[in-house]
Amino acid sequence: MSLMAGFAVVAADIALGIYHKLNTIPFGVYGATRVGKTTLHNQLRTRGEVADIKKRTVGLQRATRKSVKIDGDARTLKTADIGGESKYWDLWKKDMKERKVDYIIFMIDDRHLEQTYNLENQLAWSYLVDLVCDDYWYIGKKRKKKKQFPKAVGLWANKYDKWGKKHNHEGPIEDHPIFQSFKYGMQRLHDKGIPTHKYIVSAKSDPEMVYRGVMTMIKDY
Ligand SMILES: Nc1nc2c(ncn2[C@@H]2O[C@H](COP(=O)(O)OP(=O)(O)O)[C@@H](O)[C@H]2O)c(=O)[nH]1
Ligand SMILES: [Mg+2]
Repeated sequence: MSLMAGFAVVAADIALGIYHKLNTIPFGVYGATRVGKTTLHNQLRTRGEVADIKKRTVGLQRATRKSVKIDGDARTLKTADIGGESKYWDLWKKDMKERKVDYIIFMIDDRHLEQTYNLENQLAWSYLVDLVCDDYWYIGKKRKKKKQFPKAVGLWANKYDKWGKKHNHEGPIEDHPIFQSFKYGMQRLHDKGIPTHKYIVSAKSDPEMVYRGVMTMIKDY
């Protein structure tokens, strides 16, 4: 390669790096209360072990930038922390709409495996799927444009450190029973042309898994 061509390649590489740093990718993080959404935000803010969170998140917090670096690749994303109680679910819509969220991480934990009568994860999920699949932002009013649908929805099962051993599973994680109850919603998203990303994490203690998951969503979808 000539020196000039080599220089052009390096310059293009640097330009791409700067672009990735400045261009913030809007991520939305939703899910039932206490699944670990605030923990995930803190993990993205400061990599490492996240302190136990006692306080409940109230309403919609301001969106902030987070940078994700893995294998020498760096991206900047923006997320806003929102409460998971059902009274805040309409704020998921506000967040999705106003920030034009490109990627959604929907968090669940193992509560539906522990207590089969506990339907909090499933109820929050069907609310989200309805919201995403709806062609309108408000019933009968403004129709969503194509780019207002997310590029992908991640279904992330959190607290793996807690339930991984007990619900041990051989074979690909996509087939893990923790995802079983969410199949119908995933099918509905697929029918709409929106891919889903099943993933398992320990947001509190395993930054590697979290960062890798985010990068995979950005790169693969
Ligand atoms: N064992 C375990 N606990 C977690 C994990 N992530 C979050 N938690 C705990 O779950 C509880 C709820 O977390 P929080 O982030 O407040 O959930 P949010 O309501 O969805 O924002 C807190 O006690 C966290 O420390 C995890 O990966 N493993
Ligand atoms: Mg929270």
